[in-house]
Amino acid sequence: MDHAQGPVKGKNMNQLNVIEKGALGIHEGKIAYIGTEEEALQLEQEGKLLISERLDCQNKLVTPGLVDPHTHLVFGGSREHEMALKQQGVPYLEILARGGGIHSTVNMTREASTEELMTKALFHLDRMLSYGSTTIEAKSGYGLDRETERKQLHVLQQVQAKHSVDIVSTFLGAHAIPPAYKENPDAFLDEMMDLLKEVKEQNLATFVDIFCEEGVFSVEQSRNYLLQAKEMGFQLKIHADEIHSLGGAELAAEIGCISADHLVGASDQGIEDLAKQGVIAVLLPGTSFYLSKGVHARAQLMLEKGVAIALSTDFNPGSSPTENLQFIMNLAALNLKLSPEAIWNAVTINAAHAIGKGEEAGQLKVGRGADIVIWDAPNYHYIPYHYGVNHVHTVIKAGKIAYTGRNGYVS
Ligand code: IZC
Ligand code: ZN
Repeated sequence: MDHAQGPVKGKNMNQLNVIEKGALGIHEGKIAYIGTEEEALQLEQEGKLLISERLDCQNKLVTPGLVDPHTHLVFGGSREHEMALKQQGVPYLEILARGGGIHSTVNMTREASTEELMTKALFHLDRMLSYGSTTIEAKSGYGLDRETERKQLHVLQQVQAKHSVDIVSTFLGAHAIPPAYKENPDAFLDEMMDLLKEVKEQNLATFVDIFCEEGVFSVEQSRNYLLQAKEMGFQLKIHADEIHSLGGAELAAEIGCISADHLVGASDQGIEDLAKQGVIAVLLPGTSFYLSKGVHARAQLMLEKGVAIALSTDFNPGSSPTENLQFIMNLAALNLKLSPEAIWNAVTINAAHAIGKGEEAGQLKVGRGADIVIWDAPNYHYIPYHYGVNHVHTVIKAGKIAYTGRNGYVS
């Protein structure tokens, strides 16, 4: 398959470019050669390839660095105290309606200092890197007021300055309705829209996102809000049909979102619309696993209809507390019935396209940044199969070793 143009769509996701006994050259942080080892050695003999340093990958699997296209990286505290409620069967949206859930994280995020949020975000980002992610998207959305939304976006900026993983920022001020605005959510959306002007001026986010869900923001409110953001020059994302089938997928197609995320309840029409308009479906099987309702996004139908699927952790303290994209790959195999080939496309090239990084991340190509994972695995089928552990041997970010899984061993 030539994956040069755009995301990989539909059934084409079941094909993967694989080089057996491959070799990869890095020069000044970029990929300078990719091909077979035999050809590389031949070129070296002919004086056409200069190799100054060698890293023997010992027949291990080598892939592009993973791309995690939907995370809520910056937040205060955690929500383990909600586990008992979950076990009693209290639904996610009910916990939110009682003032818990997102609201409890909002309170902890408001209380945290910039430094505290940064230390914590760096900790989680390190862990993402250790599991193989070299590019991620990260959202605000735990402020729901000007000061704290701003604080989260500034934290992302400062984290980026300190960390090698590339971060694409999304403004998710429309993540929940703060209690003070319960009777007037439109006034809250107006306030977030006003803040967006500043976000644009200061270039603090690339994308604007909204939680379109029963009891949160309606399809009409989402359309109105996102269209204003589009007018301001933002690209659009949407939390669509996560729990209820509201028509979020249809809306994403109608207004030209780059991705529609979750889609567990997406309708047949919604799935057709995504395919037709080329909206990438970002599926989050970790969230379905953690909400424990036994319902999953209809990934097979999406492939049949020609949708491009990406996969993500949805890392957040409430509905998917994990930084581990490898576990998401296992869940995609078991619960979405995706093939290993589709899963790899979904966490590399398609995930990159879902965050506007399709020309930079997600593929091993000459001239691109050398973002590479060497895995303690004999082949690409192995990672979605052997679950619950970290298979990373080495992560290389922009040509430099950024993590090695062997660090912790004493002997
Ligand atoms: O903190 O619960 N679904 N937003 C929409 C989330 C999950 C994050 C959270
Ligand atoms: Zn989310």
